[in-house]
Amino acid sequence: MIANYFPGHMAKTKREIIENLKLIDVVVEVLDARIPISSHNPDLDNIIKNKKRIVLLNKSDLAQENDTKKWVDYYKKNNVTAVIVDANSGKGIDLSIKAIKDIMKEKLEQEAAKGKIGKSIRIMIIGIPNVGKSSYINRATKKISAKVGNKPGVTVQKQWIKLDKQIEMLDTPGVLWPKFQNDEIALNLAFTGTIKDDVIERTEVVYELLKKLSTAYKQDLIDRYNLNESDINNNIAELMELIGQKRGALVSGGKVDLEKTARIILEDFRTGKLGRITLEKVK
Ligand SMILES: Nc1nc2c(ncn2[C@@H]2O[C@H](COP(=O)(O)OP(=O)(O)O)[C@@H](O)[C@H]2O)c(=O)[nH]1
Ligand SMILES: [Mg+2]
Repeated sequence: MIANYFPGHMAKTKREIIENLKLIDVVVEVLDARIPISSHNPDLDNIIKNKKRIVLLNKSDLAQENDTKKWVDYYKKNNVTAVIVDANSGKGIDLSIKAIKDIMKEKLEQEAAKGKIGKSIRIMIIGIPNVGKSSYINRATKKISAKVGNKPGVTVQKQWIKLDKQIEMLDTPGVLWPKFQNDEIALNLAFTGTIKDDVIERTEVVYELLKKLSTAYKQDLIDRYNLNESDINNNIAELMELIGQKRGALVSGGKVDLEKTARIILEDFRTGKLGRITLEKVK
């Protein structure tokens, strides 16, 4: 449906990430809890190879709590620690920092046994655009910067932010461009706004979103737009018209403004007004 429009950046950022990885103990991968599969760049697995990895299921405030918990179990089964985070409110930040220490515990103990005491853990935040990397970094560092301020003499290296006595974070996150292996992934990234709205026709994106929601999240649609059960059937175009009418998205002459309707629905989905919605479930 759409071509990969990131290829130019891809090679360069990949090189930068690989370069920085030499200094890193733990890669912290930020994913969108609503779309943990689509927001993961499969190249990352090759790039980080045997490095330790932690997954943050961010934007958890917008996803179904039960589903996010199932994802945590899923990662656990695959020997990956996943932490539920909301970088907007700061929920889960402490737990994520604890998880980073836990994953390094054995190594730090081994080094301590060799006499290397006080070695810090270096981490890098990685993820596709708009997934919440900067928000996480801001949250994690704000929490700590107070502590740093209270201790004059603590020097912070230019490129590294000290999270606490043990953890240092690279101040620039690794940006991996999303990979569209199929239309479903591209659409998920369009729904969440990772792919800008001018790349795929907005009305088409919303048509597909409504199609998904009308089966899995029927009640949320009914509640948000004051619909009847019978309004939600296989006729998605009609449903979109109806929502436009209900929301007064009209052009002169009383016809429904589909473009405006699409904007409203997208905004409602992205801000959580439609409810907490997980688009990719554990199979
Ligand atoms: N609802 C919600 N929004 C978030 C969360 N984390 C980040 N955002 C929003 O997502 C957008 C992109 O965040 P940003 O940190 O700039 O993403 P980055 O491109 O990965 O650095 C911003 O509008 C943030 O406010 C979260 O946990 N929940
Ligand atoms: Mg950023």
